[in-house]
Order: sequence, then structure tokens, then C-alpha cells
Amino acid sequence: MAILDDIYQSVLKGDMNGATEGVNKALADNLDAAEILNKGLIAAMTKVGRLFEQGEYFVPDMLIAARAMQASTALLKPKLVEADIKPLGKIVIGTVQGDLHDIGKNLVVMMLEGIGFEIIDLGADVSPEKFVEAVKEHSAEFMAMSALLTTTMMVMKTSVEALEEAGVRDKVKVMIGGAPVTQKFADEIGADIYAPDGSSGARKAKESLGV
Ligand code: B1M
Repeated sequence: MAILDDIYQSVLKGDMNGATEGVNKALADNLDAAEILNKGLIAAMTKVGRLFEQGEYFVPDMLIAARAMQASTALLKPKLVEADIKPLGKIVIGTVQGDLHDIGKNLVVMMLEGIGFEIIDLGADVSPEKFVEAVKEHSAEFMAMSALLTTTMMVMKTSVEALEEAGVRDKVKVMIGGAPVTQKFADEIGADIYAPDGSSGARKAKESLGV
């Protein structure tokens, strides 16, 4: 459908005005909100993620696409709530205690939201206790941690241990990432998913649910 393709292309180019105008027009034409979300916005963000993984898109391309997506999703939200569309799952996310770097984490949030997850964003400098509290409070399916400093990445280990101590380790998948973090480190601390960037993080989280 031409209007869905316009929305898709606008998000791909990071054209926020084009994307929001397209969504408004699609809603005025009585198109289904879920169809606009899935075939226009999420399809475009999935493509953006792929282009990034292939080295054709860079962080700024992802950021402007994600902004176009977020502005458009905000327009759809009331209709989606009305239609009771279920998110893929809940993800509690934050940058670990002692670490104030949140640009990468915010990018990961955008990609996770873009693919259909509900996000509980705890911000930066999040203690293990706060992570565990939020996982329990929201019955989250995932706990996602970001760290940019070699000195703070060890807090990821403490946070996994805090989940174990609280008796909820088996209720949640742990996803980690950030510049100094590696698959080897993820294996060492018993994390379930390591992702080097937001798009692969979103893809891996979705795949882990078998959908
Ligand atoms: Co800081 N800083 N910084 N800094 N800073 C780094 C990280 C550093 C590598 C710079 C350097 O020395 N070359 C270095 C760390 C060295 C180390 O530990 N090995 C460093 C340092 C030392 C520091 C301070 C200690 C400096 C000082 O005060 N002496 C200090 C620490 C403050 C603190 O946190 N307690 C500090 C402060 C800051 C600013 C506040 C000024 C600012 C942060 C602002 C903010 O985030 N709001 C800042 C910045 C901007 C950087 C650099 C320049 C850029 C980081 C960034 O945003 N990258 C950085 C150098 C660099 O990386 N080139 C540096 C862009 C972002 C999109 O990438 O965050 O890697 P990134 O996220 C990626 C992936 O890693 C991944 O996906 C993202 C998108 O692709 N990813 C995940 C991230 N989280 C993920 C989670 C996942 C999955 C994937 O699942 C949950």
C-alpha cells in the first residue's frame, strides 16, 4: 500500500516530518494502527537494524530513524492501547551503577521499542538492588544492562548475583552490552544474551522468545 511504503521510506531516511505526516494520513484514511506499526514502522526499523549490521548505516542514521519512529509511534499509541495490542514482553533496562554513559543505552531502548517490546527504563547509575526491585515489580521477562567503563562492567556480575539472591534469576533473561562487554564476559557472569549493538540486541531478544 502506497501510504505504508511512504511511512517505511520516511523512517528509513530518518525523515521525522514525512513519517508523522504519513501516519496521520494513514489514520485519517482509517488504516489499522497495528498494520501501520508492523508494516510501516517496525518493518523500517528492522531494515535500519540490518543496514547497520551490514555497515551501510551508522549510529547517526540509526538515531534519526529511531527519532522518526518514536514520533510516529507516539501518534499511534492511543489507537494501539484501544486495540489492546500486546507487547512482545517487558524489559527492565538501565546503565549500571557508577556509569553515566546513556547514549548507547538509549539507542538500544529505541531499537527494542521499535521491534515491539515494552520498556521500563531506569536510566543511568542503576544499582543491582534497583534492577531486581524493578524486575519483581513489573514481572519483566528481561533485565538489560549497559556499561561503558571497564570499572563498571563488574556491576553486571553483582546484578546477576542479586537476582539469584532474590530468588528470581530463573524468571528473567539477562541481556548485556556496551563497548567493553564481550560474549566471553557474558558467559563468565552467566548472562543469557550478549549484543554488540541495539539492533542485534532487539533481534536476539525477540529470537529468544521463539517468535
Ligand atoms: Co566517557 N568514556 N567517561 N563520557 N565516553 C568512554 C566510554 C571512554 C572509552 C573514552 C576513552 O577514554 N577513550 C572511556 C572508558 C575507558 C574504559 O573504561 N575502558 C571513558 C571514560 C574514562 C570516562 C570518564 C571516567 C572520564 C572522566 O571523568 N575521567 C567519565 C566517567 C563518568 C561515569 O560514567 N561515571 C566519562 C564521562 C563521559 C561523559 C559524561 C562526558 C559522556 C557520556 C554522556 C552520556 O552518555 N550521556 C562520555 C562519552 C560521550 C564517552 C564516549 C566519547 C562516547 C560514548 C558513546 O556515547 N558512544 C566514549 C568513547 C567512545 O566510545 N568512543 C567514552 C556512542 C554510543 C552509541 O555507543 O555507548 O558503545 P555505545 O553503545 C553501543 C554499543 O556499545 C551497544 O549498542 C550501542 C549502539 O550501537 N550497547 C549495548 C550499549 N549498551 C548496550 C546494552 C545492550 C546491548 C548493546 O543490551 C542491554
